[in-house]
Amino acid sequence: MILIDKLFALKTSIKEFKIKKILLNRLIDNVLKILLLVVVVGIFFISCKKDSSEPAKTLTVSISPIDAGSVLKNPNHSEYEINTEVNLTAEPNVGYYFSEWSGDVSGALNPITITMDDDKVINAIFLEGVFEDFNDGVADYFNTDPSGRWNVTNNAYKMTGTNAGINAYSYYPYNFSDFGLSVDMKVTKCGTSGHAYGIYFKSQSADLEVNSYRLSIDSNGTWYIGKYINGVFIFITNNWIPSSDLNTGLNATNNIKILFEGTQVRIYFNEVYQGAVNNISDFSSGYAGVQGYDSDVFDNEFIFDNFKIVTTDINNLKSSDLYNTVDFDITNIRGIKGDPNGNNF
Ligand SMILES: [Ca+2]
Ligand SMILES: [Ca+2]
Repeated sequence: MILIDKLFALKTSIKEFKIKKILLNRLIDNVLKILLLVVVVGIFFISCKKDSSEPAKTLTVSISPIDAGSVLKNPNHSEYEINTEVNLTAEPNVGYYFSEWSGDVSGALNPITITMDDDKVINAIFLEGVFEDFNDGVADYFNTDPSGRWNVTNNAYKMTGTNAGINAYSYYPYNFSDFGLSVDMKVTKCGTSGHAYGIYFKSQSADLEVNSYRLSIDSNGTWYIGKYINGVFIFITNNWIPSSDLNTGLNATNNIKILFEGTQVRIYFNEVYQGAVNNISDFSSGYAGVQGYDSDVFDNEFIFDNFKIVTTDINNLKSSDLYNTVDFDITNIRGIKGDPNGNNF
């Protein structure tokens, strides 16, 4: 009987052992499953964390010269998620114009869109002066005579005559001493004569015909330079001068450039040097602007565009794109036309 009891006991413990084994296997199975789940979830979280932990890209923008303007960032942050597109707009203060970008972006496009694929350091370079292409529909900073003759039309600056028999002008109220000025201009409506148009410079007051200088052309390919002294006009050149470098007729665009340095002014039509006038010493600095003759007989109409003034010093003038096609050695170009002093064309 004892043997039988022992056999029963053995059988029972074998049965219990089998049950325990099954339970153990299930436990191991479940533990493995849980471990697998932990690993999968862990990998998922690690991979997610890796994405979001891609370091932010920093955007550093500087202005040169420091008080010349500002740069608007859209969106406006100092750090961006990788590959964010950022719109940059350079906005000059009065007396400056935007020249170009340097650093991790180059060129003169404004506004410009950059992609933050890396940390970026960008410098906005402004130059002292004016650049107005009127393409934004606004003649920024220009002061006009009060007659309402001037308006921005088709991305350019238009003077429409009112049969007043006087000169209409619009000017930039900033004192320029040594400077280069460039402007594109054309006559779109006029009679057979009497439609002088051009530029004033070094005006001493808001009335540009009191104390100032003036260079005018007409559609027949002639020009002059003169001055107002206490409201009296005096020719500096010998009256009107023909130039084969001026385009003639209605709607013909002419580019006029002058370079004023010290008491000498050099004159260019359509990139061609015309000559220098010396001893221009009545006024050392003053306003610059554009002018059209509002005839009392004809409905004159003039269009001006790309009004540009660069200044500060002669080195900046040389490095600008305003005069990059000509030789600046005064000893070589003085008096090409006219007498050795350049006074007489
Ligand atoms: Ca324009
Ligand atoms: Ca404008």
